[in-house]
Amino acid sequence: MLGFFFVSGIIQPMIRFPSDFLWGAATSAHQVEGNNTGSDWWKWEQSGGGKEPSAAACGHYEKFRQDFDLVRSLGHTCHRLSVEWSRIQPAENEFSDQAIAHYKDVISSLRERHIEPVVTLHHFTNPQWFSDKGGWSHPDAVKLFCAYVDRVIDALAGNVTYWVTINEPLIYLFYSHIAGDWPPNKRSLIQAVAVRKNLIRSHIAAYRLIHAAYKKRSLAPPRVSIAHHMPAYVACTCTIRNRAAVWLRNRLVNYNILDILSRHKTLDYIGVNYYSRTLVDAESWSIPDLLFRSCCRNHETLAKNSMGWEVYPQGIYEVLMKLRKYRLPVFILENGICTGDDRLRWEYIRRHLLKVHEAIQCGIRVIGYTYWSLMDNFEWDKGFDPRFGLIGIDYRTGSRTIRESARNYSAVCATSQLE
Ligand code: GCO
Repeated sequence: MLGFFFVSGIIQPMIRFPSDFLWGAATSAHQVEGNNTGSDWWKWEQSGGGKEPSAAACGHYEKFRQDFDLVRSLGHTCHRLSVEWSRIQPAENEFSDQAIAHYKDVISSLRERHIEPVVTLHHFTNPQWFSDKGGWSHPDAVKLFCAYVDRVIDALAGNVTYWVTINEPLIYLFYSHIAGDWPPNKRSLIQAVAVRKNLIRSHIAAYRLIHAAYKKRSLAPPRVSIAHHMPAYVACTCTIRNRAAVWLRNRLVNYNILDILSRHKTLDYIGVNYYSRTLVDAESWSIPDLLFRSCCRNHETLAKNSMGWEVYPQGIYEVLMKLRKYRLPVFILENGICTGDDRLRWEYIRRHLLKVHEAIQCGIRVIGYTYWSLMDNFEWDKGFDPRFGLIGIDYRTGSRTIRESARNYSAVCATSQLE
């Protein structure tokens, strides 16, 4: 998978990815669609939560066809998006035919453009009615989520193969129920334990439900997973305590949930979201230090994104290599950078892809990569400042601009090759 090509007298090595590798970019409903009025995030934003309200966001709910034309023109072969629970089920006993028809159109539009959809069922936002009932800590949470999943599958089964049940369950758990920064803004370890259990059970139940539905309809088996946030944990100094903390965080954050889900045989692939490293610096043997303390000093002068996360491509290789034991294909569902410097964006993508390729060479079966994100969007409590997009958005006019990084990435998508 290593070739050569000739540029101005210099022979450049050229790396090749598998020819059926899926190339694309990712979004989530609340971050791009706009006016997601039935969700708990919307309500929280209206009451002053976060930096600014999501409002019309990118207007993608209306402009999806135009956006998918851009996706097509960039040569992407897949696209990750989420369907919005609060639109599909605006009240506990009500499903919206209109919203279901909308998402059917969205998926058909991708198919018409020969783009493989990768569909997330839960990406951080909940219907307000679900939240009012107690949300993910409610004893019926699994049943309630599955009723929604059932409707979505009924509508989209024939047109979708790749499903993501829940995006970053542990990130949701942490920010919504431990740190309390995101709705429902709870800080309760007891509740967090219940939420974790329900998120895991919901994935397992949804996995089984989706597989059963495909079987019943005699469809080719779906591929179902979660999108799992996996940082590279690196000891800031090589003390026994820091190494113990790295081991512990890897166990608890990176592997525990994968171990559980793979033991239940409910992962058809592993969905990985990788952005950066965490420099682990435990000043004492206390649990908060071991689990959460990270170093803020500058060890190396690594480039950073506009939110301060270090660019650390080696980490994606380390994370991928440690997935070998699961013997499952891996789909990189998020990897990206928010920056005002588009050359750094392309450098980020290129250097991470080189590392992904290295992992493939070492035997890890990576089947696809979706850059986060297709377009600039609403970065949750940070608002619209962070610019992750391959496509720039002018929020005043709604106009889209294809960035140079998107064009460079497009060449990789078209050829499955990288210089
Ligand atoms: C997440 C989400 C995305 C974010 C992205 C950048 O991982 O938090 O899946 O919604 O926007 O990761 O922070």
